[in-house]
Amino acid sequence: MVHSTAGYMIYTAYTFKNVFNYKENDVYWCTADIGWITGHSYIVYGPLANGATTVMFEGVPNYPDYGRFWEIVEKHKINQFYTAPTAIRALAKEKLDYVEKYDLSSLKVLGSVGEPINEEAWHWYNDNVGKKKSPIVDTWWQTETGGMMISPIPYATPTKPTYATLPLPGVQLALMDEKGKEIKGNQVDGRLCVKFPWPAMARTIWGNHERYRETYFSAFKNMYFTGDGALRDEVGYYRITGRVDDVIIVSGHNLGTAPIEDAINEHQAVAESAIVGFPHDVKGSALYGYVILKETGESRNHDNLRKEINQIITEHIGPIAKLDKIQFTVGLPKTRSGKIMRRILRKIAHNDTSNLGDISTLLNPDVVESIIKGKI
Ligand code: 7RM
Repeated sequence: MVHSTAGYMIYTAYTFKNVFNYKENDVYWCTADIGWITGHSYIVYGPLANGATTVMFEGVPNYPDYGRFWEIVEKHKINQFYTAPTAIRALAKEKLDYVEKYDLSSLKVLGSVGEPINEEAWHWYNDNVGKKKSPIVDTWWQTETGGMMISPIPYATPTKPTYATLPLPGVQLALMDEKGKEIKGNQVDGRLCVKFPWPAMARTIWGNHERYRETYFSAFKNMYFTGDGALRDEVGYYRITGRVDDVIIVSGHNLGTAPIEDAINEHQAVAESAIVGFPHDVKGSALYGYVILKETGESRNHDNLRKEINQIITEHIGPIAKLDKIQFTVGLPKTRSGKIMRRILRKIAHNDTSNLGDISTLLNPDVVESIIKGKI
């Protein structure tokens, strides 16, 4: 993506200051990889354009132990902390001692970015890191948007778990149906679009302007299409439901993966999960779930666990969303920014592992082999 200079800088500066409620002398820390847009926009440009103190960390959350983040928060008296749900879930799997050992009273605002934050992770973050005192800003945005587009303003917007809440001032959203019509009103869901340009929007794809036009501006007339699905609740809050190409059609029902994964993660033995579709003679597609347990040595009968997981799905979403196959695994293939590489999981579920494509940029390429071996 090609970003501009002034527009990109102004927008990251504006969103940084307001979404983190940054005040002079605060110490801010974003844990992102500097090579991810989150690192560009919110470790470097936004904070520095405000003259903020921004902590740069080179390391991992689990070395020398799982308390690393909280040790740094205490040491530098971090006021605003910004991380990804994948990191929160990884830490929430471990003993609470790692968090409770440190003084986190400097924290005023907690941020989340990169994927939908599931309810379990939201509460763990809120209870144990924020001690129910620091608002969580669930910030939705993309490489293409340059900066945050949907987020609560801390201490002003009441937060709601799993909701990125409201568009930031200046951002006008639309939900569109498959036929290209805008869906008005509340308690609806559709394809998430932006109606008007904003300062940090990417200007083109380097060397391929036609691809830029085609990808973002051809699906809906006069709209920027994000590729994400979202729902708008009764008060107008937005919840991102995942990429629309992740929607799976089971017996004619369109099922988004995020809400089902959210339900599974409610099970006390489950740390994380990912769902993909696979071909099914009767239903068209059926659901295949990859599930990571909190304790890898889980002694309980796995068939019982499978039943319990489907029971939770039935309660939260309905029997239509039950999984046909559940594979327990030690990890999921992820990019450096923590996004699950569903393309790979889909191929494994389809029994098509001859050509998995490029997996060299994965954080954990070894996990692919172990998932293939454990295929059910
Ligand atoms: C910042 C970043 C963009 C995609 C985006 C979404 C997903 C990002 C959230 C989220 C739910 C969030 N840029 N996404 N933030 N989904 N809630 N708060 O991640 O270009 O790497 O990815 O990430 O699907 O389209 S990105």
